[in-house]
Amino acid sequence: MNAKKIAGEKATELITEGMVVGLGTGSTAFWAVEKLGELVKNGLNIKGIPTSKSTEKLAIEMNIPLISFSDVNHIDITIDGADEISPTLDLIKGGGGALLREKIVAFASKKFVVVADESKYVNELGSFPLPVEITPFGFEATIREIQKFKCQTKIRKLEKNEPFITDNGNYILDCYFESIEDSSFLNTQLNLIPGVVENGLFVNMADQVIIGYNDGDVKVL
Ligand code: ABF
Repeated sequence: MNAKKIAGEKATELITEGMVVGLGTGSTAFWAVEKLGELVKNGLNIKGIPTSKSTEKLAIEMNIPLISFSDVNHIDITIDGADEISPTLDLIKGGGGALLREKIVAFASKKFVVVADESKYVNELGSFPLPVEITPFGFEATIREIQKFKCQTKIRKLEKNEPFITDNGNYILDCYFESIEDSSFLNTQLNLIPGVVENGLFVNMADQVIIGYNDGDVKVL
């Protein structure tokens, strides 16, 4: 059984007629978007707001009607993946480089549902490098400030050693911490640094987490 598929599809059971749905990014959220495409084909009336250009492309392929923030004053529910999920449902996201749009969409949602396989559930955040979106202008100075939080940092690169560029024209700095004891403090402090656009700590944002297991089991937290 495919744990990611189980989790992604389970989340679509929360979607009802007429909803505005935030469409997440990554290989787990992929299954939710694909299932929604099937439901739309069978007559479900929803509108989607994608969290990345890659998800927008997938949603168009699935014939899911898309809208923008100017068309609505709220999002009913967002289904998205995560790289790490703590026991308090705090998250590290951004492994796919889409954290800024994901955080904006999740924050604007009445309900934020995270879908993942069991490998993402951890005792403490920080084994996965924390992605931080930073502006190319002055990135060297921004990195020096971030390193003051006792982390090793690496600008995310593409194969040709070019910097990865986000949908918003920025860089991603992957930050390696021993562990992250106070995610709320770190989230706030990082975003105070000029040049930091957003970071991948989603603190106190997830309303529900759906974990899929390869044996077919699924847990809703
Ligand atoms: C996206 O999903 C990212 O925020 C996160 O990095 C990724 C998780 O990847 P996957 O679902 O492919 O394991 O939302």
